[in-house]
Amino acid sequence: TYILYTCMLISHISFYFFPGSVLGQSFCSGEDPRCSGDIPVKRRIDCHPQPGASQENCEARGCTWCSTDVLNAPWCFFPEDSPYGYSLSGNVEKTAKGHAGLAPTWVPVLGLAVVFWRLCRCYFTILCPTCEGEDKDITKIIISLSICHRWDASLADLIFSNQYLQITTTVPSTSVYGFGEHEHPSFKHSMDFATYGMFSRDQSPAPFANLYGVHPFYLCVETDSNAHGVLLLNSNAQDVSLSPNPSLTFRTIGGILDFYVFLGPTPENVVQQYTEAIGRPHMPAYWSLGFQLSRWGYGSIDVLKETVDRMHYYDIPYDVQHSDIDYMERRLDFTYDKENYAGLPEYIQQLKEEGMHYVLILDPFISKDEEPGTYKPYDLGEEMGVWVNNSDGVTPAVGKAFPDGHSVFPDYTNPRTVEWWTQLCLELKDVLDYDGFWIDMNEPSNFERGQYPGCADNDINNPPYVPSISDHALAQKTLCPDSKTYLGEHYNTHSLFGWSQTAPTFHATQKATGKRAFVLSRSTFVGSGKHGGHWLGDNFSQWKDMHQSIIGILEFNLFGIPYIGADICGFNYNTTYELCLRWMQLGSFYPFSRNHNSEENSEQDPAVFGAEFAEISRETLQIRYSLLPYLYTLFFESHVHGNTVARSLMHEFTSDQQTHEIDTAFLWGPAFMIAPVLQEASTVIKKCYHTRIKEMNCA
Ligand SMILES: *[C@@H]1O[C@H](CO)[C@@H](O)[C@H](O)[C@H]1NC(C)=O
Ligand SMILES: *[C@@H]1O[C@H](CO)[C@@H](O)[C@H](O)[C@H]1NC(C)=O
Ligand SMILES: CC(=O)N[C@H]1CO[C@H](CO)[C@@H](O)[C@@H]1O
Repeated sequence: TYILYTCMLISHISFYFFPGSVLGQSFCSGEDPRCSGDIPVKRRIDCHPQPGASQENCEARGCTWCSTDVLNAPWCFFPEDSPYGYSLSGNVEKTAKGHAGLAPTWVPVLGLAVVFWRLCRCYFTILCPTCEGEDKDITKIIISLSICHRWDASLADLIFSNQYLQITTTVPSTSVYGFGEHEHPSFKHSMDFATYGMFSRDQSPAPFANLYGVHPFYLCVETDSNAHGVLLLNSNAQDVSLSPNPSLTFRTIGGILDFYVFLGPTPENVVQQYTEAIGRPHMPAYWSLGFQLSRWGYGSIDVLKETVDRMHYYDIPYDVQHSDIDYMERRLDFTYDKENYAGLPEYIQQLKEEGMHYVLILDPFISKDEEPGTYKPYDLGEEMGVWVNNSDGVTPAVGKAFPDGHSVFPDYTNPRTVEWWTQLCLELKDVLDYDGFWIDMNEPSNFERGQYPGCADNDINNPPYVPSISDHALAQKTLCPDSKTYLGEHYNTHSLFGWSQTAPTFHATQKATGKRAFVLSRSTFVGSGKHGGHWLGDNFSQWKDMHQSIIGILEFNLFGIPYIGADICGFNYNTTYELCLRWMQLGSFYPFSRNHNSEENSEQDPAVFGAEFAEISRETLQIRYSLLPYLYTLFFESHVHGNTVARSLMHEFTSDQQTHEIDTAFLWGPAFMIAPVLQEASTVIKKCYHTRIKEMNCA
């Protein structure tokens, strides 16, 4: 059913390879005399995205240097008559396969494959000649991307080299949403030269930091209120710059430029089309729409029981209890602490008999330092060869994570690992009668820069261009990029780690319980929603974070992961009575509603603050519970048709421009609006606006 058009173009080709960054050079502050008559600042496309731009190295690459007072605008930018890029030659040819007619050669012959897939989306790919593999040494590339009308990329700014691919596209309006995972200061993006890196990372939300998951997808609402969405399906470290023209510049350091355009026309249609392509969200179990409680560091089964008891004492609606890593023996997966949590198996049974459900955390690292023969997860995994390996492809990568000593990392892209993991999950079920898993730390997190003994100095570990990510180092807090996974080099598969763990965990849970599976994953990628939900990570107990959780929830609904929530009352820091109460009120309407807290912080379950707090929490949760049939129906619609569950006001009232910026309120489906109090010492809902990066201002 595909009709494939191949457009061929071969002509003016220039390769452009960015040299390594020149650190420590400061910006030249003088006004360049040649500045006048140059292209307007808002149309500048950064020609030196890495740190250390200077007039000298800018001009050395044929770009224009010109200072400006405009905040974050590049001083080094591509000139109008850019010496880089490609131009069209040849005719559009209709072929059965996209590759026809292109000769395999190292020369960067560029070809475009455009697929019209049904009527409302199109797809095109740019392949590079330098990738390995027969198929891939043919280059396919773009031509007139306006073929996917509404998407207009000029070939002039296209850069296509082995470890650096860049393309710029104009967008028809500044109402741009999405890209993730980040803490965004507003749902509707600022287009004033903002750059967001994407590379999965164990990182508490902070402005502009690349967080746990990767979603190179955005939605744009045009001035005529028609919406479209674009996915760049690429798993390499990458970044995107939003410029006021308005335009978007995508930069990635590997793979291909593989774009999907979803033509809407409504925002809801875009998400439906997007999830049709990447996988519809899974259908969550009804019980998992109930209120859930968790904390890291109950420390003992007695404290856990006290907490559960006071929840019941105050009759707070409550369906699911989670256990964080302190239930384990010395933080070892597939064990439980037989001293501090003696009787946990029986207690889980008891809670389940009372109608509750139980979720256990699992981390993706396995200690290698237990006595041989005493820790099956390691012994069996070693025997089966399931770990991520060093660059030699045979010795396991050894890092440092939660368990004492050293750990190895299961490679979930390997079918043997899936077998191993499934077996362990099934065996655990006989001990701890869980209903679902919460898979954490799967960016994958490692407490060092790369595994032991550190990363070799090569182009894979230290690519010429490092996208705009925290620490400017691919190996920081994770494994060396040249590590080997079954699917390929970690350089390419890093951000797929959590995604690759999600489906096997989902299937294992399904097998173990015989019921619909529950999997909550910290790291996500395009398509993760098919097998799992997500929480917004290690947020802080701060008013700002409570507001930003709404933005995260709206974004993950665009990403096809509608089973989403933030840690109610905040994860890091001690919460306060008022913040926690307001957060319970908001969190009662998260699609995934869980109060969770970090180790050593003061308790924050809704029963710990006394009768008044408990009563207010009970009341708001009862509103949630009374609406659960509606919420469940929305999840059904999401599972079957790809609808969003929580959606922005813009989504429903698209033609009303004023809704485009609203992110202090949201909707459940089309029919129920939640407008929480988000400010301290406030009892009214105020009209709020954003200032970039800073806190919200309210009138
Ligand atoms: C890793 O090494 C093990 C043991 O040598 C081997 O069995 C396995 O296939 C390797 N996996 C990868 C992805 O290199
Ligand atoms: C948070 O609360 C705990 C327990 O109540 C207390 O020990 C700790 O000092 C508090 N931390 C801060 C930063 O106030
Ligand atoms: C309160 C809150 O949820 N804030 C942020 C938490 O982290 C996610 C990303 O993981 C952000 O999107 C939220 O805005």
